[in-house]
Amino acid sequence: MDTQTFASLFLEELQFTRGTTLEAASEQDKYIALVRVVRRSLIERWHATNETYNKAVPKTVAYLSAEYLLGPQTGNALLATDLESTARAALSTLGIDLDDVIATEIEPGLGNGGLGRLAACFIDSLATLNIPAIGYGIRYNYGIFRQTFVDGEQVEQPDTWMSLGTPWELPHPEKASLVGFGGHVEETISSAGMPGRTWVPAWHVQAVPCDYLVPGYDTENVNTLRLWSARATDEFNLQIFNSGDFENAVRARTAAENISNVLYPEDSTPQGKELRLQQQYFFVAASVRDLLDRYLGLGVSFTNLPEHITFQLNDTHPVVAIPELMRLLMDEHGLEWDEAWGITQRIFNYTCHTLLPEALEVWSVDLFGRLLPRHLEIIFKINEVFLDEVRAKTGNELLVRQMSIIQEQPFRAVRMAHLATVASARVNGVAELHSQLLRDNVLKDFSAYWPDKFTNVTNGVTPRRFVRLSNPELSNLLDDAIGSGWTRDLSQLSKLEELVDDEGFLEQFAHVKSLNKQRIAAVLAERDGIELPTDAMYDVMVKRLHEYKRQSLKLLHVVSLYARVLAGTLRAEDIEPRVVVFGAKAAPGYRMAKDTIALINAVAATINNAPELRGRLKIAFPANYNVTLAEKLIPAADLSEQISLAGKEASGTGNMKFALNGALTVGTLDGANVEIHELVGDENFFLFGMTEPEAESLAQAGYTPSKYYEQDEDLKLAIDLIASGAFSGGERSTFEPIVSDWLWHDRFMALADFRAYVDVQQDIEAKYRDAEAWNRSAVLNVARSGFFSSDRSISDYLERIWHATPLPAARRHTA
Ligand code: NBG
Repeated sequence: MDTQTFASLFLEELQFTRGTTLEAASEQDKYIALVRVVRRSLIERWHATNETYNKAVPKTVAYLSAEYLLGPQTGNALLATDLESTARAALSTLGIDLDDVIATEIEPGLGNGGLGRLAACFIDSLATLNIPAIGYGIRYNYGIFRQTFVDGEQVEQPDTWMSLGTPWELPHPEKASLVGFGGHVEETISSAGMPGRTWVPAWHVQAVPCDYLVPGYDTENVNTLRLWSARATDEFNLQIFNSGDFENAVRARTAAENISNVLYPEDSTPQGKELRLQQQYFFVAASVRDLLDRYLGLGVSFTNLPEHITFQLNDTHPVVAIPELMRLLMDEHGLEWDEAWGITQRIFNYTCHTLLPEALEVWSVDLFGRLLPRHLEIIFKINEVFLDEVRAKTGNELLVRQMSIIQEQPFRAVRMAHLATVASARVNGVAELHSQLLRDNVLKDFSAYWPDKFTNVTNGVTPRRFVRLSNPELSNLLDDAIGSGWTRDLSQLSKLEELVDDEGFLEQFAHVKSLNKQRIAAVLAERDGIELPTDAMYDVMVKRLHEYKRQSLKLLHVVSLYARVLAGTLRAEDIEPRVVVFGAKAAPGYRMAKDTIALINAVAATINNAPELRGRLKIAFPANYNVTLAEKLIPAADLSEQISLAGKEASGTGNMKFALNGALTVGTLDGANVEIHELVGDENFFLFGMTEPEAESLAQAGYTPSKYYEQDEDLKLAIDLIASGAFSGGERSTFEPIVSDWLWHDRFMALADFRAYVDVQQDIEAKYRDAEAWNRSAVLNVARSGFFSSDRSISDYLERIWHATPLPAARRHTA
């Protein structure tokens, strides 16, 4: 497409789909017109891809995930179509700045954090590697809440991401399918005279497919992300409406549509539980049927299904797909139990994303039976067959109870991780350490029983979004230095090793970092009214707010510097100028996390105005951290904070994004930090803190946080300052819950790691003062992080789990 064609298509879209003129067009009009022009070339490729896939009947990877944290779409689409410069030139002939138009996009925040962002990186890589794949999920009307701060406290606002329309979406209401809930199970006799069971649901909702294009980079393939939207089977009851009872006339509709209304925060309240199970069943029922029908329609036999479909369960949220497939195969297609189970066990694979026992999902048998009675029957039967086998093989009743899919205490419930493990061909963790801890602790009995079932696939991130798009200056420098092949093959970054002693290159690299600081400083000034120096060290901690991630440890470090300056044991001039950036949302029901946010804001308000610290230390905490902000912030970071208690962070993916953008990590030996540390080398990584076995034995021996408080003067000074009300207008009670948690509980042992953490911060300052040494390490971080591409993760999944092969789409015949 040339500039002129682009410009005239743009005008045509303004005129005929927006019904406006260039002069009268709003920002939204321009944005939608732009998207519709770019979409055209993607849609052509999409059709060609689907045609290729339908002809070849390949194996499809179906990724089932309740979350996709996509980030803004337009920039990525321009990259995938290679239309950016054309679009820029075309719009500029019309007096429009492309960047302004792109900036009006509101990102679809259909995920909480790492798990949803990983799913988005994975579908990008699947398309780039030409793998026949489809992502399935939920099209929430409201994604992750928009965070605001009122008097320093988090206040959640609904995320109205699609209130102005979502031009990236292709909805197909005419292709809706029905999903049932509730009701009862009946005995039936098939036409062949066989007894069977049939579910008679009490109510139904329609699942409307809304398709999103997932373009591969530097290839023709465009895959599909199919998100389901819930719609009532009856719009409203006209009889009731006519009787004047308007509210009741739409009651059923509201109930149905609630299902895809809101994305759940990570830890939800019990009231929301039933709705959440509805969401899970809703999207997997629609997805399993969709893919099954497609392959049966293409003539694939039941026995051959596992050669054509692999369902990847992204954590336990989609695990109800297992009894759903069993139900379809038996009750709707008449297969016998053994045959259906044989197929099911070869189709599913399960990724576990946590180590915290409380994060392993269970559903009370009561609730489950009420909502999905037939599925509960099937789960009981799966369990019975499985436990008989365990009993026969081991004769160990204790083991039988431990491995059961049904827990009896403290209440009867379905353990979704056990169901997933029993039914899946492969189970994986998301980093080496995590996979090992899964085998040794979380799913120990299962890994002893089925050692070969367990494997690891270390997470990765897409270099398209998190380097090429987010860091154009670095990308240009890399292109010049090593060629542009890295965008598709990130291992090529290793060619940078040759340049680490090239002073000119180091200078250019430092210059890029400095430009990125100026860029984020300008963004934060406009977005949040935050003024930042651009010549300080940027020390960044961005991630969900969780106690195990230990934002409070970072904060204690900052407070201790201030406290020591006040106490006269540290001279402010000796602090290397530093900006500490936090970005974090707390789950709305998570008290301690919200208190921590309030404390960070309170400390920021005080120290940012403390004359003692002027020009030395500043905290920036922009509200509503999301993918859009991450893309601007990560490239500017010097220091990446990855300081979870060892053994708690499954992997982390932010850690990888920072390293790839040339930040040095300060981190514990946790999650993928272990692999980053190993690859970039100890001299280019600031390691500190207890190891997982050390933390474990401390916990076993009995952990007394107050002991650390008593014995460490700096720690005592910092905690005392907070307790004194110094950050709460003299009010001691404000942060009392946090202070007493530190002293008497501190589940994630921030106090135990405090000394090691402040000591390593000394090393960090010393190194930062030696600009050349720092830059050298930063370049080496980039050079040695190619492993963390999600393309590599996907290749690992293909080899270890999916066994699907690339199928490049036939090239389009352009006239
Ligand atoms: C998160 C882990 C992270 C990990 C991502 C992606 C959940 C349940 N888990 O450490 O906490 O990087 O998953 O695997 O959100």
